[in-house]
Amino acid sequence: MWRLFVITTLICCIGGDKIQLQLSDQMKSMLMDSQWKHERTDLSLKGPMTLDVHSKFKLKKGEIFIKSRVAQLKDCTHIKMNRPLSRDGIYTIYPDLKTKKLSFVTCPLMEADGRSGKEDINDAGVQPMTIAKKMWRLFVITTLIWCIGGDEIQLQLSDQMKSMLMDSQWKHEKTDLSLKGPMTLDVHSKFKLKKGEIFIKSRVAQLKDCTHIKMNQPLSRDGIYTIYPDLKTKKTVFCDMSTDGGGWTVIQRRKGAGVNFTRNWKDYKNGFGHIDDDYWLGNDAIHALTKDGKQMLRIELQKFSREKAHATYSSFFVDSEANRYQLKLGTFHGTSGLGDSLRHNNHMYFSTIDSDNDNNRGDCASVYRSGWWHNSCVHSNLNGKYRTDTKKDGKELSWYHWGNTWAALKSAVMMVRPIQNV
Ligand SMILES: [Ca+2]
Repeated sequence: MWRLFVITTLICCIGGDKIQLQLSDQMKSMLMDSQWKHERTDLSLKGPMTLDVHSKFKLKKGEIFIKSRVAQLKDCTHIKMNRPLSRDGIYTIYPDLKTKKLSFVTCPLMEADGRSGKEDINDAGVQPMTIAKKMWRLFVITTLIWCIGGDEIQLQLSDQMKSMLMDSQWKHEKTDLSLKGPMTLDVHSKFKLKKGEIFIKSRVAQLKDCTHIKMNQPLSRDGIYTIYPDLKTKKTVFCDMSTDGGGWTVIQRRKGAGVNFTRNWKDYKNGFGHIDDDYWLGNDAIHALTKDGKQMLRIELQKFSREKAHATYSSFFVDSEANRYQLKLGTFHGTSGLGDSLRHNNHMYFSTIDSDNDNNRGDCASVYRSGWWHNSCVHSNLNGKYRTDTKKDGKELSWYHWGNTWAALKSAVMMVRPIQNV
């Protein structure tokens, strides 16, 4: 959680061939320092009351998108359609374009079928329109280019864009940007209609991990998400949002024989497999996720008998490639009957079939068919071969101190989250 919070204002004037955003010095230095580069913005106008803004910013490495919608919602039904989880409460509605003041209404009886109950408009005196009239079909998409440079941001407008902005009587008034650390940019824009005004609020959040996604969207479910462990790294990943409070970033998963885990250094460095199936996230990404030294590890195991167990390590750190992804583990805790088969690998370097960094005169990775923090060599081999007909030779997906056997396991998951989230 970054605490840095910069709010600044720019002025945007529509006129001539471009929109000029006059930047304060603070704004300029913020944009420069943080290495955001705006690439393009798409506006979609859906009827006179809704404006979608999609902006694309480019970092030195990686890129991000802003998607925002300004909806001047006419009534509680529209609010419910737009935000299905809305509860009874006070909302702002725009019964029509001429309504000058914000009308505060209570939206009672939000029903499970998505239809709102009666609306109680307290001062506007305007009756809600029928649904048929509310649903505009007009859809205009156009593009402008936004260049940051010199003393201003210039928005190069296409003729279509200019006429759209003029015809639809939107007038930009001001935009506030809030930069929260290097990864999150909030954009608040204010547009003025001939009568009435609207606000755009959008957030570009490059969320570091599944815990941040969960914090940002508490109702997130288990599934595939994009994370940005650091400014250089963008990864698609599976988030476990349900186990023990959720927020787990899955770095490894084995549940079948579909993906070969006998791989070289480069593959383990970059990651491989399929996010919805078996995969290794990649050592660079795992380093980026754990380099703050504040992550814990959870390992979930299952036998073919369907018996389950899990282990946690109070801390989990994987060093950079320069230090051969050295492993550092905190305190082990396992469910009943599960011993610590990863302790043997603590402080070890990562080894692959083409890179022997182990403590064995031989080559553990080649013998045991896995990229792992081999010592001499393994008590656990979660990247070993996937076998349903176990040979108990340690070359297969296994965790010795669970019954003191090398019997192949049915599944394994390795996942991390920040320690303070326990
Ligand atoms: Ca060796």
